Amino acid sequence: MLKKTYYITTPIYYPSDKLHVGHSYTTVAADAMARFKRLLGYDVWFLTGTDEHGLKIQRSAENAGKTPQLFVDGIVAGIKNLWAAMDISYDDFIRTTEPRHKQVVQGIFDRLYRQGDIYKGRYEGWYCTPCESFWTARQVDGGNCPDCGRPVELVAEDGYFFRMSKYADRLLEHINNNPDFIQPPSRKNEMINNFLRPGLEDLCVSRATFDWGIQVPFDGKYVIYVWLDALSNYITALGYTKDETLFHKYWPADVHLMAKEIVRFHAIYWPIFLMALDLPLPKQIFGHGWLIMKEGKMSKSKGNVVDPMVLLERYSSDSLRYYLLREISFGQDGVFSNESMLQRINTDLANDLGNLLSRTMTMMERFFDGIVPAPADGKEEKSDQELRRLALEMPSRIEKLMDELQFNSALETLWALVRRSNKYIDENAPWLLAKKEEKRERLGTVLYNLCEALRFISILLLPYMPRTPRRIWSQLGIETMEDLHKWDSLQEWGLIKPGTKAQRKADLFPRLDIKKELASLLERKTEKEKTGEKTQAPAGKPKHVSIEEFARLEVRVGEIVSAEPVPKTDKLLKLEVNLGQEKRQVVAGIALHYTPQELIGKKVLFLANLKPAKIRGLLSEGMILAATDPAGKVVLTAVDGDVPAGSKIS
Ligand code: ME8
Repeated sequence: MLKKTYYITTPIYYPSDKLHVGHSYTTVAADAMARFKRLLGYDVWFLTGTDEHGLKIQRSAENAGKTPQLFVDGIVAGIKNLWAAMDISYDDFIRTTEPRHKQVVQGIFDRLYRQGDIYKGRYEGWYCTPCESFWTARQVDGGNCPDCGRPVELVAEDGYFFRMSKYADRLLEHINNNPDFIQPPSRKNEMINNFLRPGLEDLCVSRATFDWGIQVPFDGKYVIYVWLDALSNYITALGYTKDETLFHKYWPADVHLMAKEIVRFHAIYWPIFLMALDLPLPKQIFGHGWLIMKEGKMSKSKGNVVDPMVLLERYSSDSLRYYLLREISFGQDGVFSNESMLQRINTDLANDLGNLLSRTMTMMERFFDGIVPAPADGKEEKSDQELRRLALEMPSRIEKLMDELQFNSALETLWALVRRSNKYIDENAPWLLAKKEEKRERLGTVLYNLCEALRFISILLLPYMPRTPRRIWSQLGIETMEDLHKWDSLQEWGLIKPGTKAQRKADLFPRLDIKKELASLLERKTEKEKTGEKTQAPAGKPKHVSIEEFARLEVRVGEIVSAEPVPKTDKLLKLEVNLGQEKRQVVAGIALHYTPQELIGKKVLFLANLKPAKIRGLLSEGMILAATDPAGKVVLTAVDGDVPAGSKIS
């Protein structure tokens, strides 16, 4: 039988800096959903990735003194590393700098132009670079972006426009006829009242003042507007126009997940682009709330971001995933704090779940030598019945909540079973039963039921905490019995075979000393800020290179002959470097560490065959090699002795 498909996406994040726990939040939610649907037997496609073009990325790269491609490559390696550490089970990771994406986006632009949906015009208006969004004079709020509050820039350029207005009525009709299309409902009303009802203006879909983007295929002066480029990822990754089988298998998406600030792009621009391409619309756009800190939204520009890697160094990814999904009602804003995370770990994970398993296992060892006892036939007491009924109700209750993306309620519901199981222990007091020989059968039933309850809990936990269930199965002795791990096995109570050898092992979640943990998290954060350490750097030792690979690098002695600051930047210097036979211009991100005067006359190591790049519009042909000390200070590499400029290093 053909399996039902399920296609879920996260936004593709900007690799302008390393990601924070806000990004982890969306990705963990999408992952939990993907795992849930896989558990139910769906054929799932889960897509995430990175949105690598645009002025914002180009500027971040310039500030780091790198070419945009090198800059994003480094950050993306860190992002993949973070997702591996958080057990994100994506099926595909799309980067918008990949040829498979770029070619298809050019094809889309070309088609839209040829069919008249894109036309040439002149844009005069405001642009918010951090949000990469255009605003009209009416929308701009005292010179600031109405979305993020940062200053906007005046843009006046000839460009290509998309006929948004042509499709506005069709979109409004679609939204009204499909109440689930934009969720939660408050976001739907915002889209209708703030954007669609006042009338849609045509959208400028090209930029001419910078070049870090996908070129307009028939006009090399322009790059394609980053949101048209980015939104298309949801179809280019499925091989739109290249791999019809994959594309038709999964499109339309079941749900695009994101936070509320980018619902506008997904609920208005994206469906309209799709209508113009004659493609079906995604079934749902879900805009969840923000993780906020006490001082407001967590964002890079406010500098109040929480680095998930710092948390993952001390706590398991299952703990962090649980906290994110359980603490905040999906759709609403929620406050993130280390303290509430630690409390959740202690109460829900260590006390409720961890104790349930350790109490059960201790009693199994003490009273039955670790062998799962047989339950008494047909003698069900009230507490047994309640426990069994609650367990058997779980799958349908949780499935309903998951279909509404109510992760926190799904976990809350599951914890009702965890707590009921703990109460079941207290009600039946196995330690008292163990004192009387005639209660031995009853004692066996109680412990058997606890093992079964733990089996139910472990399967239901799989989407949210993918590692913990295996640890529970290994204690219950059912690790290799795959039939007992399946969703379908939740239809039946009593599947663990009496006689199975169970074994008590380490506590699932040791209790944390909250005060001590808070102090050490604070210390770790400050230490990292001081050293500028990048915790999302790719893990593992660097790979060896062969001598031939090394020989491909042309490193020479270069003499700096002139140096001057690059206007309107803090970090960049424009240098002229003498290589003996020729002089090269390079742009280097060292202005915070050297004055131009200090540099003139210095002999340094110089990578001469680096692919030339434009940085802030200036040609940069090569790279000065430098070391970075632990405090983040850049120190140029010097040559020991007087060697003529141009000498080759080997
Ligand atoms: O917007 N709370 O990328 P981005 C909750 N490239 N979620 C948060 C969050 C917070 N404090 N901070 C970030 C872009 N997020 C575009 C998307 S899609 C075609 C292009 C999550 O790196 C949330 O999902 O700014 C939000 O929508 C997204 O990261 C923004 O990521």
